[in-house]
Amino acid sequence: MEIKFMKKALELAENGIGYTNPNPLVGAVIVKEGNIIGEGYHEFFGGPHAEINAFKNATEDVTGATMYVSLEPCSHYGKTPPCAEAIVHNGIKKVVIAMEDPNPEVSGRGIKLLRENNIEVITGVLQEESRKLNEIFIKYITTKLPFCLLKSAMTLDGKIASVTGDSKWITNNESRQYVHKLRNRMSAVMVGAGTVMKDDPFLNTRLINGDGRDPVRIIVDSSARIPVTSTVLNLKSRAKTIIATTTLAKDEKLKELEKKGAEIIVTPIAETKVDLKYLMKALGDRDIDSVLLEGGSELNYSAIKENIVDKINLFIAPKIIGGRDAKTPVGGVGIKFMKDAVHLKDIKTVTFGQDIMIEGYLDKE
Ligand code: AOF
Ligand code: ZN
Repeated sequence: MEIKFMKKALELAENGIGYTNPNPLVGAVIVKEGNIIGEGYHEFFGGPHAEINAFKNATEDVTGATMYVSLEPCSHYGKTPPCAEAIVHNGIKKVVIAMEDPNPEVSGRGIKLLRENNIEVITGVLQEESRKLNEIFIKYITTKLPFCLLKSAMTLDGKIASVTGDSKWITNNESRQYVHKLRNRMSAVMVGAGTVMKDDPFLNTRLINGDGRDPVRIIVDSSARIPVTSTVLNLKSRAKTIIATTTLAKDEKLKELEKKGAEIIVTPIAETKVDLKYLMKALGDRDIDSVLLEGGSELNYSAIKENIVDKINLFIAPKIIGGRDAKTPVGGVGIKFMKDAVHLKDIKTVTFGQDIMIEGYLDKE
């Protein structure tokens, strides 16, 4: 029973994907005598929390009911008053929670407040599921650095483009729809200048059902080489474009980019390139909680080497193109010895038609 209702709370939470960043995805259900009498989720950033929406949607008196909520109710005055207090005032008898709130302003205080008011509290129900759903929030709220997901797609023989640079398309439609779901979910999408100059991508969200919102576009361009005619600087989108550059860039060019509406972030120079660690901090300061890194090969190597990547989604398509000079997902100068290889953990494979996607987390220990 407990699991069934918490599953429902997690399903509700998923409806907020793409709209709550940098806040968490939270769902809540109110249950009385085995029946759901109220449902709610956190719908958008700055909006009412899941618990409050569940109260608002309740179809019966909630006194004496049980609330299932995927995240510990908050105990602080943020943009909204504390949910734990609302739970007490509404006469809820028991609260079942999936995970503790990693927000240092809350962590444990919400649960404490409930218990002090004689409410029975059970924690840890579907904890792993809730933590996975909120992996972005957990990293961001505890470090103020964005969660970085590196996505790449290669042929069976490990190439991300042919010798001529052609890459449309390596993966099938299903895989590509999944990537658009990722773009909808993440606050920003990031690529290197080389990718912009070669592929002239849109970097927007194109879901089949037409829903979704565009991520902020971040172009890593140490000397501001991308032409002002690039699509990323000229497309209709509510999301902005950020150019991450260094003092190697000419002032006049930066002014031209700004005229195109781009925001410029100048980072220190790290081995002739943009300092990615500095950039991540600057993005975190701008409330960007997540970055989808979409290449190319050189930027992927720098990102892995600088240890800013948290998770990888690598698509493998059952195609072979060969070519000794054809690019691979991770280029750069490379790591010299196997003993120094970067390791992944918690590996999962997912299939999209005939494509395979390998998901893993960077082992930072
Ligand atoms: C949410 N939605 O459903 C829950 C949250 O600035 P505020 O007032 O919106 O508070 C944000 C914090 O509230 C958030 O970091 C988390 O710790 C807690 N719970 N937040 O946005 C919710 N339950
Ligand atoms: Zn709250």
